[in-house]
Amino acid sequence: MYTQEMLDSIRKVEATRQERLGHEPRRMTESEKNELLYKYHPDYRQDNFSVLKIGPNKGDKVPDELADLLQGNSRIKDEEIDLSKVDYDVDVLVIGGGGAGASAAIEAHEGGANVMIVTKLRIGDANTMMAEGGIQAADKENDSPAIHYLDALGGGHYANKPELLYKLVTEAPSAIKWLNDLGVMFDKAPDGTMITTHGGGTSRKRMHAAKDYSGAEIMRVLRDEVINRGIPVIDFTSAVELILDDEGKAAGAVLMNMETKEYMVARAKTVIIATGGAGRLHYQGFPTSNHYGATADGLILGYRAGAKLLYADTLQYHPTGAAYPEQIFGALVTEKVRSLGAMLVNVNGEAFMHPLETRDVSAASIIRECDDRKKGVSTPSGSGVWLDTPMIEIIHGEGTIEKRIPGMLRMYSKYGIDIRKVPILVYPTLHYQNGGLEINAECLTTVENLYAAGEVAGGIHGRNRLMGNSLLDVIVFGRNAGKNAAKRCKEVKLGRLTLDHVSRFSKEMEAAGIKSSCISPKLLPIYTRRHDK
Ligand code: MEZ
Repeated sequence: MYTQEMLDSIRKVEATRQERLGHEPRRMTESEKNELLYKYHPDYRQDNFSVLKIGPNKGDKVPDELADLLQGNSRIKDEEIDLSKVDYDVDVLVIGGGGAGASAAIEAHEGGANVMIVTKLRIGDANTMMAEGGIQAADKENDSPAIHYLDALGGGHYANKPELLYKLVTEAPSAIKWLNDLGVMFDKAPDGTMITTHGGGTSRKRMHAAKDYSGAEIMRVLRDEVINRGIPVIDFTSAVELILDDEGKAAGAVLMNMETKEYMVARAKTVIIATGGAGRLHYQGFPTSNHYGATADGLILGYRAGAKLLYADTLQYHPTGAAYPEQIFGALVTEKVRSLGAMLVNVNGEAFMHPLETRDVSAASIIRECDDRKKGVSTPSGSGVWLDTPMIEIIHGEGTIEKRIPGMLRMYSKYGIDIRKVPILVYPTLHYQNGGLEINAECLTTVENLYAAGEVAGGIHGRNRLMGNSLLDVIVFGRNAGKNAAKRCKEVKLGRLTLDHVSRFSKEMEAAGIKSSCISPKLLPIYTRRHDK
């Protein structure tokens, strides 16, 4: 499957392997990291960002593609929607059917609320399902939430909102217990203790996993729990605009049937946005590891209704996206591969960084190696560096790859590549939105009765998230959002429903001279070629 040039380079990787096994490159200093990020990380390429002209974050910069959507046109004209005709009337409306949405719905249901999930695809069609390597929690004797906090704070460049990070790490052990009790089959030693590994930037082994399909396993169990509880799930139906009441509080959403395009009105005392990330916007032309539905919809819904964003200018490019073969270009190669000892090496077989630097530093380092130093290996779509997977079985013994990362073994074996015997080519892929809707420790956004949880929320991870803290955040903040929204709805007296904010936003656009042909939220990516349209 590999080209002759690739095979020649593999010989060099093999020639340096023994020597590299005992000698990891040193970790970078803070100033080396900062210089590297500034020069090579895509977040610092200023010409790919626009300054917002209107809305709660007027004056802030966000990626161009996101700016177009945030300052785009609504799908509806408010006069088209008859708000007196209510199709769904609930206490808690959860928008999004991934890990955060499902966790929120379960806890809202547990809190006695009449809760409904609406999702534009099916429940479980989400980034949670795609997460591979694991979920962090400091639940071992040599670890503590305080150490977890410090790791995530350093990884996030000290920009994490302290009260959110505190919640994340202190509630992590109970999140794992909750999942385990629900039936998630975590990897365990024969004595029943959880097997844990390192991730980039972790000082303790606290990554709990279900092989390399941790997210799929967690989502399987959450979905079953939603179904078992009889929580209604309206699938293939997207929220296209939030509804507020006449006091500006969240009061529901306008829904659209994805097939018939028919609009419906959902009235709710509290609303939870759990729509996930934005990888399918392909910022700066990057491929993505994200689910098909990751189009930043929640940011658009929230922003138009007046919710503030935090750190919407910072994205995570997962260092190890598949760079070859083309059929899996951009697909996630779990960080667990590096956790298990595989090193990143260049075309000459040289290790150019410590294998467990944080993701932003690792991605920038790979970009420097390929684009600047020209020490990448040519691929049909550019270049990549080697992830030296055969090291794993040299370190941990034969059979480790099949046991610990069977998904990776399978993904590559389809293309004739046996990762136990030969290394694989990787390059950064758009993986995660570090920022999002600003929330407080109760998961409340800056709009009353509007909650957010999961990847759509910003602030927990600062400006760079560590591996395994996303599966954790969907559970911790999903559960909190559900509990708080259920509690809150007991006190809510809904006023008159309105869509005035939608027309107000479009007047603001006009006044700012914004002429947009963009309709948002986007809902689904478009991959048709121009001549196919
Ligand atoms: O947290 C993640 O993004 C994750 C677990 C990804 C991975 O590399 O497997």
